[in-house]
Amino acid sequence: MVSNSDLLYLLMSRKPWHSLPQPFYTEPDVYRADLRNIWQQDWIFAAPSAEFPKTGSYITLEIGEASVIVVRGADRVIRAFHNSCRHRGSRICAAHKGTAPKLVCPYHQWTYDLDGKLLWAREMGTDFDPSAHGLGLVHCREIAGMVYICLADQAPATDMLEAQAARYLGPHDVANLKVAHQSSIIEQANWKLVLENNRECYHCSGSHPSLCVTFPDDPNLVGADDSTTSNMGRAHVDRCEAAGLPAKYLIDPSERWRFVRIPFLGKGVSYTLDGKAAVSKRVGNVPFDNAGTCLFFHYPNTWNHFLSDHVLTFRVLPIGPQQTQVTTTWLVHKDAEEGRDYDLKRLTEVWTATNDEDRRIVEENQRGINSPAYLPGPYSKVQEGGVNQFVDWYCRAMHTALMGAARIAAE
Ligand code: 3BY
Ligand code: FES
Ligand code: FE
Repeated sequence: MVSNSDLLYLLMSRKPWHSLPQPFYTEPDVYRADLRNIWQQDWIFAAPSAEFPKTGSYITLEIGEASVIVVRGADRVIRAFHNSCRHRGSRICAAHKGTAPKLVCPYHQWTYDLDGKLLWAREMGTDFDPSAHGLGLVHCREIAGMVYICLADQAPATDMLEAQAARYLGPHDVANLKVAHQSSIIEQANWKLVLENNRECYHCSGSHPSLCVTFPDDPNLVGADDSTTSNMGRAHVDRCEAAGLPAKYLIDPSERWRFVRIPFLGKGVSYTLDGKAAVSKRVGNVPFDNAGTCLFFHYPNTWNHFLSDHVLTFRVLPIGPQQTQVTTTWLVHKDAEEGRDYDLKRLTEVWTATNDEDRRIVEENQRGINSPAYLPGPYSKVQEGGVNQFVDWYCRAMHTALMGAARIAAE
């Protein structure tokens, strides 16, 4: 059993600019601490708004033991509820997604409105108060066409994120796109290895032949640094900003999220094998085809790419100490028609391959870490600033939460 003080000791024993000690990637107790201190405290990306096209469109997602329903109401508002019936606790929705006019529990058919109110419960007697048995609310916020939930009693503030997401993502009009494709894969690795792998492109040239056709693996563009430290990055940022398209590297003071718009290689404008657009209709009001990709991550569970012709969202959810789900959603203009404006294979093949390549890398990373021979190894200062930035964020977040728990216990 790893206690909070063991965890604090482990955090303190982390060597700067080194991968984490083994238990962070292997131990069920550390995994539970991650759930408690990070996943149940922070805003978690649930889905792009496009996954809720109609009244009653819903998804369910699991964060540790918590099962959550996210649903669009008749008033168009997207809300989140605990997927646990207020009668005897049954899960209400078993499906991962669907459309339902009401939320009906399969056990005894207690029926809830899309805003969580209990509408109907059979033979519960005259003293039963339905208004005291609505579904448990989970914080839910739609920010620039992306829906986040938070399981904490008090959710962290989002004002700064909202203001910046409106600037950077507004031109892509994300709320008005449609889902062209979605894939969900399971990776046999701890969730932190999935995030770490995303935060560097040290591995890109060796592993991602199709991504590297257009994606620059320059660490100044994709790492922890301001992209304008590279000439290519500076020229791109200047051109976009001059056209009114926010592009400058911007990181939140707590380093939980970051926006930056980077160029594609050469004449590339999209993630395709010939570098040309995958979709003929541009999204939102992005001013030109070669606007590159706006990279946005929000820890602990999402990274995203906003292009001129499509948008890619990635959602990471922990399933177990060494198992993680990665869901990728391809979004296109809502009037774009498959076969006319885009070819689905062409739109999805680069990231379908890239995701599978990353899955293999991350699974081998986990297997090697499980070996008794594993020792934390050094990050490249040139290439792995982003990994270090993520791991530092994680250690700070855990440290703050553990110190808070110690204070409460002492009171
Ligand atoms: O998906 C991404 O944003 C990252 C950037 C570097 C590697 N990977 C492609
Ligand atoms: Fe839901 Fe009984 S547990 S109706
Ligand atoms: Fe990769």
